[in-house]
Amino acid sequence: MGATRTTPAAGEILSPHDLLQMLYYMRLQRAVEDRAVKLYYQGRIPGAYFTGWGHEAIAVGATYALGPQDLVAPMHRDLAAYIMRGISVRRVFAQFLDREGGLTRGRDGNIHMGDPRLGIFPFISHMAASVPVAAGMALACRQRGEARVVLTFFGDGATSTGAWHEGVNFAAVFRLPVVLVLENNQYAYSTPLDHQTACRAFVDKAVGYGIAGVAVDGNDVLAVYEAARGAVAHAREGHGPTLIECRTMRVRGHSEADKFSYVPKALLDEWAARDPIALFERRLQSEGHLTPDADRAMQEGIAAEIEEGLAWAEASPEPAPESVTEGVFAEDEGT
Ligand SMILES: Cc1ncc(C[n+]2csc(CCOP(=O)(O)OP(=O)(O)O)c2C)c(N)n1
Repeated sequence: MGATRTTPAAGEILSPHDLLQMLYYMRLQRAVEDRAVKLYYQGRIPGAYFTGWGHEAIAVGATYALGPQDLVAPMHRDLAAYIMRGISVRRVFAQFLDREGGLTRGRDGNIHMGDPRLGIFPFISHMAASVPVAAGMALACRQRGEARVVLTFFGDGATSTGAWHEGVNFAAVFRLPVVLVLENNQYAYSTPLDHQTACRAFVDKAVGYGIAGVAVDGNDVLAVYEAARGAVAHAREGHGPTLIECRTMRVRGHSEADKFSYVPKALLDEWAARDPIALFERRLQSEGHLTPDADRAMQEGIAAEIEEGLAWAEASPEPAPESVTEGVFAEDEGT
């Protein structure tokens, strides 16, 4: 599956191949992160390490709706978005391990990665820093006459920041082609929803800005895809941004350093029973798309990709100290 990383243009009907690809990317995100968690506990990943466990349907469903020329600004729960847009598992592991082969050549925190040449805006901060940038990128595209849509992700906590409000307002006023994907995972670090907003639902905030809004089950990859597909078409037709509230649950700590004892166990159990990957697997099995043979082949392919990618990253050197000033300025192609 990994060799054929194509995404259909927004508006196309999903084929059985697409459905299996979506499952593949969800499983791949989980598998990379599962391995990375082990590396983290072995002390081999410096700094904090964040996973997107439980968020895979959001990352994959939303990104799958983009066309090849569109731009994306993912965050710390959206590993699949980076991979789907062209960053290899090799380079992801090299980034995590702080190696020369990583996206920032070992110069930055492991989640602060991106590749402008692939249309992936590098992740700056969790707290909605990408929202005004997405609006700016969409404006730049319009001014250049490029029909590109910019999709960005953020959490429930991020919607309380000034950057979020300013960015959404700017995109709304100028009807910019932006898709705003809210990953409502019910906790912003230890802050629960009832301390985050007095609104009945986050999606209601769209009304205040005069933009389209839709709320979906964030654990249903096809529901997320359908909402994103509609939002991409809406943006491309010149109608401006859409806020998509994807409802899910953060099933691990904020980062791996967080024991999340403040989250009620019953809530975690409730969402563990709705794991987005297991839900989609069951659906594809019952519809006959995921046969035992296809399942095994996919799992083996992912396992091989993880091993090969990690081996490549481990063979990548640590950055040479004398190269530290390289990649600081935009004209240097090294970054
Ligand atoms: C300006 C700023 N304030 C605080 C933090 C610390 N911080 C990082 S992530 C986070 C919570 C993010 O919550 P949310 O937006 O809901 O996303 P989630 O991590 O739950 O996916 C906080 C408080 C930060 N990185 N930057």
